Amino acid sequence: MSFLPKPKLHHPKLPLNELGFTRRDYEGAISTLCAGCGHDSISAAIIQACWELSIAPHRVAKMSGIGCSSKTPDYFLGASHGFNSVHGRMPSVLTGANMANRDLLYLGVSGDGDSASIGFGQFAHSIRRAVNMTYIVENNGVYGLTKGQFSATSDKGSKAKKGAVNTDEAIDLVGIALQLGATYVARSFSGDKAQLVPLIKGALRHPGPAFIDCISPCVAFNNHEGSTKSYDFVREHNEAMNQLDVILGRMPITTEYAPGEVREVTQHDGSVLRLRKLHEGYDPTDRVAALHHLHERKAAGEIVTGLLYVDPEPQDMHAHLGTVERPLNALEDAALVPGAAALERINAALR
Ligand SMILES: Cc1ncc(C[n+]2csc(CCOP(=O)(O)OP(=O)(O)O)c2C)c(N)n1
Ligand code: SF4
Ligand SMILES: [Mg+2]
Repeated sequence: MSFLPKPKLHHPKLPLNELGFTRRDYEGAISTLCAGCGHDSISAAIIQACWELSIAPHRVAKMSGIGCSSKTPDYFLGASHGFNSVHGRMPSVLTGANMANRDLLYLGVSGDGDSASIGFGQFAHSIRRAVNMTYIVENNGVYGLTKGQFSATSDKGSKAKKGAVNTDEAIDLVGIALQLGATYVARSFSGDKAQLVPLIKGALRHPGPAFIDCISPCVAFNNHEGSTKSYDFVREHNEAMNQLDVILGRMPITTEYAPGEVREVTQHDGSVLRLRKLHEGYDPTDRVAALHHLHERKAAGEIVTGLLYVDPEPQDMHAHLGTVERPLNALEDAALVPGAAALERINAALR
């Protein structure tokens, strides 16, 4: 058996969301990852976010590549669509699915090897094409599945479990995502559920390319002294920029903050991203300032987390290309096969 199903029984009084589902309805098979792996905490945060947002599971398409991180879609949203693709190729499969049917919520889950090493080009192009998706990289700085080689996000100077020192520069996927036009960019830590769940909720509600780099320690190969992706290192160097609440259009705004500490960003669908500032003067809608801040804090040895950038009026690939709104499988033959006269018109326009 390649997976372990969870027992269906649960307590009859578990709380229900607006659709009448319990949190357990958003779970998947039993995880086979190492006990303590950060990836399992991210799966739990995804489950919590989808349950709290009352997302219908059949409206989600979860896509991944290859790696321990890419195995995780098996452990959440068991009633959703899923496609476990080839190593580093998740972004193009997700792009294709999104082109064919924009009605689903696309959730790409990947690893640092999957997205920053073999799949770096795919990652970059899905962001610059503005695919409407939530793209989460479970970043442990190693190839966990193949026993702990450095990945392209391992920091220069960090040490492998057996002492080898990484001499190559690291790729910071947050910086790349900012540079290539992602309209929602965040970093978080698998050990900080209070920060991660709202960030995932905000990303799922965001109608454009949303990217979350989630540091996720690999307890088997990258949780030792000298690693910059260990639980201890991230806890000591984590510099949170803000705390996020996601308030849906239909929910009353009840949270109280002291005046001057809150920045609200209303998204196109009416949902409000309510950011409690921890850093004075930080503007999450200024892309250039976000990049500058990222580099500045990195030079000071800090890992900045929180919602680093958001564009409240994003446009996605469909808006750029002017594609048809209905999913391709819902179009009738006449629309799919417009005939020789239409083809002739297209050919004439190209002459
Ligand atoms: C084309 C191809 N090359 C190499 C591999 C071997 N391989 C499998 S997973 C992996 C790295 C996974 O690292 P990452 O994406 O960071 O995931 P993690 O296991 O760390 O969560 C590699 C190199 C493969 N499966 N396919
Ligand atoms: S090898 Fe590392 S990444 Fe893979 S399951 Fe174990 S702890 Fe997680
Ligand atoms: Mg990895």
